[in-house]
Formats: sequence, structure tokens, C-alpha cells
Amino acid sequence: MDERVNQLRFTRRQFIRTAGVVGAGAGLTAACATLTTPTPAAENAAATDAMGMETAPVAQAEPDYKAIDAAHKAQVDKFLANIGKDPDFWGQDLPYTMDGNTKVFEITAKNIDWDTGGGQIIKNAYTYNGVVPGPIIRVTEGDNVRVNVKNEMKLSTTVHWHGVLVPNKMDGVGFVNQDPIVPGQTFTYEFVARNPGSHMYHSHHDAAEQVTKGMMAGFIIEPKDKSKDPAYDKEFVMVLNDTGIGLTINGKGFPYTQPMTAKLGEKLRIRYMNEGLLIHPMHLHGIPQLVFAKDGWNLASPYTVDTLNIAPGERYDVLVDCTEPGLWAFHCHILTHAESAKGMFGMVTVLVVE
Ligand SMILES: [Cu+2]
Repeated sequence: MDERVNQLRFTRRQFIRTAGVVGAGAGLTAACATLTTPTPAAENAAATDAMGMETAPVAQAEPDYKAIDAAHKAQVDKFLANIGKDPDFWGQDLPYTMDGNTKVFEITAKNIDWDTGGGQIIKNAYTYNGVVPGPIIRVTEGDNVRVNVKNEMKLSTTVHWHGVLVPNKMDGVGFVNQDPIVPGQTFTYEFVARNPGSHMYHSHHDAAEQVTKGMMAGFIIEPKDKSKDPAYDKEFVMVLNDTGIGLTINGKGFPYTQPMTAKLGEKLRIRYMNEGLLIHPMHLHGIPQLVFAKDGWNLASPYTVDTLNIAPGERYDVLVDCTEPGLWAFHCHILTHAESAKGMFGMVTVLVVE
């Protein structure tokens, strides 16, 4: 624990040094003081008003670089201050009990108010066990799996095991495979985990509402024979969303996301899962991403990218070989999902290699 805290401290110091934030500090304070005096932009706007509608097109207002810079710095400062304050950000595996040779998981569907960061509350978000995204269900290829789903909401729901090969009756689509699980009811899903890989589970009843507002999670089937996957030191599950709870990574928007941290030379496995309604080209600076699996299926020919487009429903597994020290921005490259004049927001995090 102490080591982790020290790592985070080191990370912050290093980040500040790398970003040159310390050197800019005094200048920024001065800049903030001058913001109380009329800015060129404000003067320009006043002149435009005085001139009225008949005037010829006037020169565009001077961009207020000091305000924009200050807003950007403030967002990065918030990110730094928040490092380590959300230890569950990268997801928790759901504990299970054994019933004979069956792994038994308990899921409760419930509505809660979810904070995507800094008090941005989503009223009545839909959750599994009260978290967004839901807890990760992790099993091994060949396991017998049982999931008891208790519905504590005032609305019906179902659970679909996205990408997992299950018997038809267990596929979880309302009125196609089963009646919806009504309020107060518990429904039991049971199947054998046949196909290894990065999968998901989510609502499949009123799903545009329920999934985009939080009912989404990773379902990971570890292969029996791990030699078919590349070796890695650490894993990160990245659940993307964009609509009901906004532009988020694992239920949070920048600056309330957490960085990925790695030691120099470590290999990371990132499992991308898009549970949103939009595509998200995820761009990691400085270090290439080796794409080795799509939708849980290992690729015959892995390939290297710096930007990986992930469509709704898709999963990709990539390997990142942390050979380059520093702080590497990591964000969706639809830039309106990541940045505005008010600074970076939404689908942004940082890879820290130290
Ligand atoms: Cu995006």
C-alpha cells in the first residue's frame, strides 16, 4: 500500500515536471488576475453591439488565450489531484461461491444516482450491484456458470451475455428468449463458458435506456490454455459509454478518470469494450498498440495501430509494451469527445510509464 502511495506521489511529481506545470504556475496566477480586467474578446463584443446589425462584418473577436489556457490547466490539475482517489476505477472482479462444480454469481439490478465525477449526478442510473460499469464476471473456459439476477428496480429487465456462446434460452433478450425479469423477481442464468475472450453483459430490455445509463459490464472468460494469448503483466478493462451517462471511460469522465500506471518494460493488456451508441477511435500517444483479438477471438495476424476504432458492441484486446517512460495522453480521437475550450473532458486518461 505504501509503495502504491509512493508510486502515485512520484507519478504526480513526474507529471507536474513533464507538463511544466510548476514553471508556469507563477505566470498563471498573474494571468488569472488580469482576467478581471476587460479582455480583448469582451471589448470586441461590446464594440460589435454598439455598431448594431448594419455594420459590415467585423473582425473576429480576439481569442482569449489566457482563459482557455487557465481552463485547460485547471482540468489537468483536477486530474492530478484525483489520482488514487477512485481505487475501483479499473474494475473489480465479482466474487463467487461454489455449488458443486458450478461458479455462482449474484447480481442485483438497482437504480441509484451515479456520479460521473465532481458531482455530475446521473439520476436513477441503472446498475448491477450499484456500480457503473457493473462488476467484472471472470471465469475460465469450461466453467459451469450460474448468475442469479435479482431485480430491485421499478422496471423490468433482462441480462444478455454479449459475445458469450450460451444456450438459446439463456441469451437474455426480452420476449425472444425469456419474459422480462419483473420488479422483485429473481431470474437464474446458467451456462457453460465455452469461448474464451473479452465479452460483456448488459441489459437487453429497453436497452437503449438501461445500457446507456449504466447496465453494462465486462464478462471475461480466461482461456484454459493461456499460451495462445500474448504474455502480459497487468490488465485494464476499459468500458466506453457516451449517451445516457455521457462521454465516459468506466463510468467517469475526465478529470475524474484514473491513469493507467506501469513500470518501464511492463506489458499491458487492454480490453476495450464499447457499450455506447457511438464509435470511439481510442488513441494512445507514444507507444503502439498491438491488436491481437477482436470480439474475444484471437486474430490470425495481429496488427499494430496508434488509433483503434471501436464500434458499439465491439471488443478489442491490445498489448501495450511500455518501453517509453513518461506520461502519455490516451483519449478518444473524436476530439469533441475529449476536449473543448473549457479543457479536456470525457474520454481521456493518461498512461504513466515510470
Ligand atoms: Cu469518442
